[in-house]
Amino acid sequence: MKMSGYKVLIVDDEKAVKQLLVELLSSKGHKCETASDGVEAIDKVAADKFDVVVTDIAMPNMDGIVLTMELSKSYHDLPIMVMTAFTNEYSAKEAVEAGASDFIGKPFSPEEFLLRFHKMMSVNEIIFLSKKDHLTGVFNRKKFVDELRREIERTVRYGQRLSIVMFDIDRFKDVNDNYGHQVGDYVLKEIARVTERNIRKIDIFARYGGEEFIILMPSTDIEGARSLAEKLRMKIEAHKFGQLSRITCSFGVSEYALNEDEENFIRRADVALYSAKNKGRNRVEILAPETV
Ligand code: GH3
Ligand code: MG
Ligand code: MG
Repeated sequence: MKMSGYKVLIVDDEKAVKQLLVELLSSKGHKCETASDGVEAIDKVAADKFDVVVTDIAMPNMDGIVLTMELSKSYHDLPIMVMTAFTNEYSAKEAVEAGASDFIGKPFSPEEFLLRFHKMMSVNEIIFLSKKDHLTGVFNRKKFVDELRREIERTVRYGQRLSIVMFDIDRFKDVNDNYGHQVGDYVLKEIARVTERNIRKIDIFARYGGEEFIILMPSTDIEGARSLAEKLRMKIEAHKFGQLSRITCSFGVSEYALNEDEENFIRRADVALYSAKNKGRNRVEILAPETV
């Protein structure tokens, strides 16, 4: 994410407010689109990628609180700023509880709005970076475990399937020893790119350890996860890593078993991965769902 030139969706049923905010934010180099109620806003966010949403509360069809709740359910990292009328002292609390990153009382001065807006975006930037692995730019382990908890809840609630693919570079120590740490770092970054290109948008991909990666696959059973792992194994094996001879990875796959905790779920993928290493590397092993 960047610190300027944000794509902003402004949601308000009052034309004058929309106009004012578009002018204000555009003058600071941001790109603005507008919506007149929550329903229209949801459609726009689904169709296009926004960096931030600024919304009024009282609007026809769907109000700003419901909009905030709906958006924060589906777009975890989307900052939402709610504009609340000073006459309603509970609305700010309601907005934050619904998932808003910040709120501002109406009426506000342009200077005040810009200060709040940019402050919120800097805080959001720091939160965003705290979820990322510095080397590869993919999610880090902490973010993965947070998402895993959330996905387990959802899986149980809706009776869905959930799988994990864990993989580790084969003989990676040799790459570092023979070519140096920088080349090793390059291999890690390349593997992250190859993986990102081959997973779905809803999959959660993270660097789990030094040379170990993990993918959480919602709505996917063990066979689906196994075929993704197999595809990825072949893509990595076929990928050209500069001057290096081929790089391979070993994969372990597990599917969530009812009532197990997240540690056990990950541990079972790790057991499968360990078995892939023992059986000769550059292969995929799965752990039957009943193996807890
Ligand atoms: P195996 O096939 O059993 O996985 O063998 P391996 O050599 O890959 O496994 P081992 O655990 O012995 O070595 C892992 C290596 O990964 C050692 C460590 O220096 C390297 N490594 C971990 N993190 C990084 C990193 O951020 N950059 C680089 N370049 N190397 C890293
Ligand atoms: Mg390794
Ligand atoms: Mg390892």
